[in-house]
Amino acid sequence: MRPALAAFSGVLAGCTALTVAELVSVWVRPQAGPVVAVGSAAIDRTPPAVKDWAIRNFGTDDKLVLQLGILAVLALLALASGLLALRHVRSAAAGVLLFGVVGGLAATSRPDSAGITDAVPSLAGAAAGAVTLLLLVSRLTATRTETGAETGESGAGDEPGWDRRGFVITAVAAAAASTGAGTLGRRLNGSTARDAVASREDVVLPAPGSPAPATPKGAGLQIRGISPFITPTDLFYRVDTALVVPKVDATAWRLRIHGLGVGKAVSLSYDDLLRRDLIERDITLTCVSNEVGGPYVGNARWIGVPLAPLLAECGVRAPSEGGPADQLVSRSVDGMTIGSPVEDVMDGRDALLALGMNGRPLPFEHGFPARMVVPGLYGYVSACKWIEDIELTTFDAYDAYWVKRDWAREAPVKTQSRIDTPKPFARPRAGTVMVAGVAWAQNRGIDRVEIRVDDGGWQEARLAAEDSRDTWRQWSFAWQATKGGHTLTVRATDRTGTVQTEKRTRTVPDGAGGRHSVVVTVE
Ligand SMILES: Nc1nc2c(c(=O)[nH]1)N[C@H]1C(S)=C(S)[C@@H](COP(=O)(O)O)O[C@H]1N2
Ligand SMILES: [Mo]
Repeated sequence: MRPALAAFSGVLAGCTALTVAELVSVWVRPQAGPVVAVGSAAIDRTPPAVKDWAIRNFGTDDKLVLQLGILAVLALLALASGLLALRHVRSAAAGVLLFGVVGGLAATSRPDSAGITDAVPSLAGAAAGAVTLLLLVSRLTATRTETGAETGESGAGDEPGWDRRGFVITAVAAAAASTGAGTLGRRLNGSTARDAVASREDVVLPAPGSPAPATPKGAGLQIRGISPFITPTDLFYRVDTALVVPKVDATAWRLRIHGLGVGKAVSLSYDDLLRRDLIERDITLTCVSNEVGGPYVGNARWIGVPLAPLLAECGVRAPSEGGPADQLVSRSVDGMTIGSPVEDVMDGRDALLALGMNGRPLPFEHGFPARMVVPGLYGYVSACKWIEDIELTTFDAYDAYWVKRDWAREAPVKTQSRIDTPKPFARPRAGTVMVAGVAWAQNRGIDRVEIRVDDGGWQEARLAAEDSRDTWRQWSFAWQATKGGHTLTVRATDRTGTVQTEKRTRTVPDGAGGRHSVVVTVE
């Protein structure tokens, strides 16, 4: 009985620790709460291969899995400290404090850490947890029986007496305190988010001075199973390190532009950006972690401020024009750093500080209030979400977040193609089978897509109309399918004449190479 109650005490102390820590984090920074801090610090330290594996297996749920994992480990540790407390109450309390130190270290180690104060939530929570554990366990080890008689020592053969009434009262009090702290923390954190939500609801995107050219009629094929030409926002992939989506209040937000070649630092508000000439463009975004045939690519209609003229106003010149900075480092409110070549941003392509996606202000998940979009570069070297700072520097002087983690400094998108239909292991009927999908080579454009059936020759697929060279292009191939097992392979050629490589390469360090194949059985 007592070991079970001790374990229960440990869990209750753990709950108190977490809820108190989350409550204190309201005043420090929501991201400094222990679960988010430990999770984020874990993400920072995850080797690229493991991150890839997690993205592959859990997709966008990888963050939920991580948080549940942390909670499960904490629950086990809490159980164990409860049991330990029965014998060594001080060591157990010290153990709880130690977890607090670990949480505090994790919080201060984050790139967006505001410093030592970030350790406060974890330490305060751990202190509350340790006290709860001491109080509960002291009731379990008190030598008072139910009747209230002081026995001093255990009766022959009996379990030593303990203070049942005291234990129940303490446990109820701890549970109430923990629930109270949890509810209050949630409510207070929710109210900061409410300002951000309200600021987003208030946004009216002006009509862009340069609207996106009308999408050619034939850009979207009517074939069942093919990716829609414009990816609906709620189906657009999401890849980032944010355990909790940053909720930024646009009315309080500012973007700073500074660094090499910029005279006086420039600071812009959201309204400053809305007042500028906006352009609207269809641009396909791709993640470097996308496997051949993978889902981390999407095409959206973005509205935003063209970046090159804005930078030019700030005094920035491309390196080819004699500018001193060759790297543009964007920093987000959550401490992400993303380095893009200044040359690419200023070479005339439609590099954007995007404010809108598919006609609406950016969703929080995709970077509200503003994010970068640079056609032709993988997201990790271009597409900083929740951006708040642009620094002009050099590649020699600074390595951005992913570059410190084995990924390449520069990463133009590789020419790629994907078979959307038929799906792997489909069983189509013999006869004409529509094979279709998408191909992309942003900033270069797709000129040709070919299909190979088994070991046969390459056959030309029909290309859908091109919207722009910055968007993916749909294609289709009417296959005269014969009974039996077949392998379909696709390859694309971009406008520079580069053919999608045959050799399969890993996503690390600069994007997967190789061709997508699908195996089907024709019946
Ligand atoms: N602040 C921030 N911006 C970020 C990232 C991130 O982790 N944090 N991930 C980048 C990566 S790797 C990609 S592929 C794109 C994905 O953008 P999306 O989630 O809107 O599709 O965002 C980029 N911008
Ligand atoms: Mo990415």
